Amino acid sequence: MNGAIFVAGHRGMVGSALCRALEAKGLGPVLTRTRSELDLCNQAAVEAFFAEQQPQTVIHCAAKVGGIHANRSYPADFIHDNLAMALNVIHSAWRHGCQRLLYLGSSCIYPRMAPQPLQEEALLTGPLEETNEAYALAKIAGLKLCEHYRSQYGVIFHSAMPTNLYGPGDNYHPEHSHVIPGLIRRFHEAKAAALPSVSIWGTGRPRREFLHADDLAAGLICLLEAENPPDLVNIGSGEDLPILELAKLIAQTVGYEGEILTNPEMPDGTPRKLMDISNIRSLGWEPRMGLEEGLAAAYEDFLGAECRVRSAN
Ligand code: GFB
Repeated sequence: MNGAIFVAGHRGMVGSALCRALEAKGLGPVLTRTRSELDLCNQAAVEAFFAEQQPQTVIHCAAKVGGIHANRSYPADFIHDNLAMALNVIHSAWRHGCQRLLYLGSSCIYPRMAPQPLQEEALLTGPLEETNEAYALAKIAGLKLCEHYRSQYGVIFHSAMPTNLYGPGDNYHPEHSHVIPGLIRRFHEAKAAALPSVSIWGTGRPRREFLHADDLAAGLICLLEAENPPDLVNIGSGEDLPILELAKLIAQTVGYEGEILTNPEMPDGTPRKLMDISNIRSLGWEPRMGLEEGLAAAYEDFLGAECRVRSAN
């Protein structure tokens, strides 16, 4: 990687993991901007930033993300913000001489009923999952922007397709979060209040694959170091489990011993989305963090975040 590296979204869970990994490899210092310094949805501001800084490498980690309930509740915000950020960052990066841009998709943008494990070729071969259609359409547009700028202009703009992620700095909001941080909070609060049972959303039957953000960061660096990477590469742990099993693991991690109930009034989403990770493996990357170890680290992170909130109040 030559010249300045700009990590868009460096304060998010993925962006911060990537900055730590880049710096640990001696590839920093990394160019960053907070949201108040640079609104990536503002086309003029993004254009001025790229004209001035001219980063040679861009990793676009900025995104409006949330769990199944947030995606269903705020589809306009998810499609608008993610489309605007992708369009502004990719176009201005190209206009100002960036040679290498890595964009992030998500396993949830593959067709809902695509054959498992999901291969990269499955993209756009069938209808999307309705709970996150808005997010998926914006992400697919970003991926396609990269592919077409690469083919028309010869720049190496390419994409990674991460599975469901968790890790330090996750969003622990009770309703807007993804399942791991959401359930960490719910079980923790149930334990503190000595509640006899905890309800999880949906039937507990959908299967999900989870990857720690630090493993993803190593995978992103592996893709950035590849001379001629494919347009699209999956990054996952290669293993999945039913949500009810995940809930039991989280309860165990937190030390909650009450009953776990399901709530079929809440959506299940896609039945399964396990990634085929042969392509990233062939580039030399392997997932390292096992789920139980990762959940223990995530619970520590949650406790630290709670502590910081309490001492700020
Ligand atoms: O993590 P999650 O929201 O992501 O939900 P998705 C995963 C599964 O866990 C779903 C169930 O079947 C949920 O119904 N679940 C059970 C819960 N209890 C809870 C809970 O307390 N909170 C949450 N959030 N889920 C998202 C997409 O879908 O995947 C996004 O909507 C995103 O666009 C992400 O890209 C990776 O896998 O269902």
